[in-house]
Amino acid sequence: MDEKRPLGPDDAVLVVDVQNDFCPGGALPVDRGDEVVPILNRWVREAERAGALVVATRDWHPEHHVSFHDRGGPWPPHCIQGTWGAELHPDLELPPGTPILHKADEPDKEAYSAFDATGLDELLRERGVRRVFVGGLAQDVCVRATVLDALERGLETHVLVDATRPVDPGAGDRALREMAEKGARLRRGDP
Ligand code: VGL
Ligand code: ZN
Repeated sequence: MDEKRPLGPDDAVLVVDVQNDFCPGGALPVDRGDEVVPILNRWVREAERAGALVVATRDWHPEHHVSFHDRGGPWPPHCIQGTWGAELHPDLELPPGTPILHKADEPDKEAYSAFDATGLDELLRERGVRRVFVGGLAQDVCVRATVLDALERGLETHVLVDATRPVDPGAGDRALREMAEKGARLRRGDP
């Protein structure tokens, strides 16, 4: 298999949760989380040129989501529907009409993967996508969960390593190793 085969119409670039709350100044900031933006912009531009699909996701919590501290969850409140923190980073450049899928929007249910009740499965199937390139935030949480789900679905799955950053600095390398062991290809640099 050609590791560096250029993007084409049966590929998709998944831009996971590049939202203000996961960037410096946000409610659950990932260290240098905003640095993924210019790299992702280059992948998105290449996808557009190649006729590949681009899909973005947003963590989209109701107030008092089950994952928040006030309900015994692991996180401070973040990405609350309709707030500034839940908006995509303003420098992210998505082609017009890019599907933006929402996840973890049910009050009592945690969901980390972009495949969890978002419609992503159907979208990829409709478009005949066989290979996905995943970047965004956070490397050790939603990117990890999305990549593992993509592998389980039999998709050839590439992690855009430079375009992801971990929310727990100690967990990033572990997550990358796990994803690679399960069959993900770790891809560095630009397209
Ligand atoms: C995420 C923590 C809590 C993520 C979402 O998008 O990686 N991390 N909710
Ligand atoms: Zn969340």
